[in-house]
Amino acid sequence: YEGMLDRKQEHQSGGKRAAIRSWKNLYTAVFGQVMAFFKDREAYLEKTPVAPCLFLHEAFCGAAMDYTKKKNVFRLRLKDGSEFLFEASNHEEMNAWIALICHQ
Ligand code: I3P
Repeated sequence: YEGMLDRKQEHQSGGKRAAIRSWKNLYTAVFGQVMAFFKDREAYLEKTPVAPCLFLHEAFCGAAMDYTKKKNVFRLRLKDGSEFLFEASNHEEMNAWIALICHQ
């Protein structure tokens, strides 16, 4: 599964508040238990990631009901304590990402 998502990091590993907190538009792909990030689809096809990949083993993922500044935002909390928000382009895409990540 793959597609453009806006991503914001809220916590670093260990749960510390992230220093760089701006939203980034990233071409995102899930391969099994790995979530990888690329500048665009071309970079994805060339397999040149733009950010470190995330490991989804024992991750929590769900709609970010408490985040009200944007719509269709879900939260991903990794086993290492890091946490990210992702903005999907619509409700269906958000649910598709959540279902995909939850089943890893
Ligand atoms: C951040 C940027 C984010 C904002 C974040 C800011 O500033 O404006 O959009 O998150 O707020 O720190 P910068 O671009 O200078 O890094 P929101 O969009 O969620 O408000 P935060 O520190 O309250 O998370």
